[in-house]
Formats: sequence, C-alpha cells, structure tokens
Amino acid sequence: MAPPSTLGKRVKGTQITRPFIYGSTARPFGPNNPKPDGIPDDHTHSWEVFVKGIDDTDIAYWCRRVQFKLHESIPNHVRMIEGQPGKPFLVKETGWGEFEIAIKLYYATESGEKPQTVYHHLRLHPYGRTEEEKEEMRGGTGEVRSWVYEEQVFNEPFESFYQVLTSGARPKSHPAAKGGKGGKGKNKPIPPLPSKPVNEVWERTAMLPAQSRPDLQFSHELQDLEIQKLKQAQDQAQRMCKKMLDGLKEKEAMLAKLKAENAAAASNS
Ligand code: SLL
Repeated sequence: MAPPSTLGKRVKGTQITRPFIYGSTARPFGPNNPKPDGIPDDHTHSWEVFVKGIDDTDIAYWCRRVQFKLHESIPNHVRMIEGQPGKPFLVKETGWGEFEIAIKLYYATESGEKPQTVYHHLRLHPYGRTEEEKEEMRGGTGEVRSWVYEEQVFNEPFESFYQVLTSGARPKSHPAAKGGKGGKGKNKPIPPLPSKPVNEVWERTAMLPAQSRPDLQFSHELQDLEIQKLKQAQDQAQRMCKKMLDGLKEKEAMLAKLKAENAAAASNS
C-alpha cells in the first residue's frame, strides 16, 4: 500500500458504496454433474466460491485481488486471485465436506484501504430455518447456493480514488464498457443515469436491478419485500406490546382495587 502522504486529500463528508455478492454454489455429483476423471472417490460435490459484482459487473476497479483461505485438507489451500476487469474472483474445487472460508479483499492501491476479511460457510447440503426451506432447495437441480449481498462503503475516499469510483458509469451493453482498445462504438455518447430502477445494471455504479431473476435475486423488488417484512414484524411487535401493556394496566387496576378492599376490611375490623 502506498504511504498515505502520496494519496492526496480525502473527500470530506462523502461515502461511496459499492454492492457486491460473495458466496458459494455447490452441485452433487450424479447424472447431471458427472464426476471428472481423477477426482478422489470420497469427493461428493463440485463447488465454487466467489466474489463478484451485481449482475457480473466489474469490481476489479475497486477490488484489486481476493485471497480465499480454504480448508487445510485441500491441496494448496490458500488461493490468491488477481482481479481481471469484468471477471468474478472465483475458485472451483471438489470435495466432501463443508467448512468456513476466509475471503480477504484487497482494495485498489489508490484507495489506501487495508485488506478486509469476510467469512463464508461453504454449503454443500440444503439448509434453511425450516424443513420447508430445505425441501425447496432440494428441488430443481440440487444446486445449493449460499450467496450473500454485501455493500462496500468507502468513507471519505482519497481524491484520486474518488475519481476512479465516480467516473465511467455506463450501461453494461455500452461499447465503452466492454474493455478493449478503440472498439467500435467506443465513443458513442453515454446516456444519463436512469432516474428510477431499471433491469439493466450499469457498470461502475451502486445500481441494483429493478426486478429479481432466477440467476440474480438481489434487486429493488427483493429490497422492497424485505422492507415490507420488517414493517410487518414491527407492526406485530407493536401490537404485542400494546396487548401486554393493556394486560398490565388491567392487573394494576385489579391490584389497586384489592388493596383498597383490604384496607377497608382492615379499618372495619
Ligand atoms: C467436516 N470440518 O468434517 C469439516 C471439514 C473438510 C472438507 C471438511 C477435502 C477435499 C480434498 C474436503 O472436502 N475437505 O481432499 O481435496 O465436515
């Protein structure tokens, strides 16, 4: 990391957020997923662990590389993956057991940020809070996904990093977004950012798609559903509180009445 003095000034009072996804996808070996030659007999699944942008947009402009620390039983268990524009940070493996993977993100040099680690439990078997949720996962292809939505917050970024973060927003389908040099249509003007959620996620933005798709559940639609669930839970908690408070008031009134009766009985005797 460059010493802070070379990084210039920070942009005060500013936060830049970048959503990303990390997690794993596992598939049991079987007719739909034949075991390749040379894989040990006791391996039951193929799996991958990854860090990537929403809708596979590029994150390599802020995340320089990712270290995945796998279980020590796996040969060469510390894997360093260097960022390539537009490509996910990905490790593919086969195995038999679940374990915790330490995922260490290294940021762009000009960010001056120290690396940060997130932990991910590799899931090979269907999981959920209820049997129903597990059963739902067992359906379909037998693929077990454990994906986490996360937001990277850059607080008061250095000026040059701020420039990197905030320049170059463009639709994924725009020729300038496809990399390469002097490609056809590269100089095509970039339209203004959409003012409300759309289904196409733009490069170099914090956008989420308007609607969920089978291959991408994280969206404004899901966010709204979560907000609704929270609101319902809050309403229910408030109703329960009110009910308890009403019950308490009733009991207090009863107590006061009994005390008064008791005092009256005592003074009469
Ligand atoms: C368990 N605590 O007992 C865990 C450990 C280890 C998984 C799981 C080895 C793969 C290989 C493998 O799958 N290890 O030999 O390459 O469930």
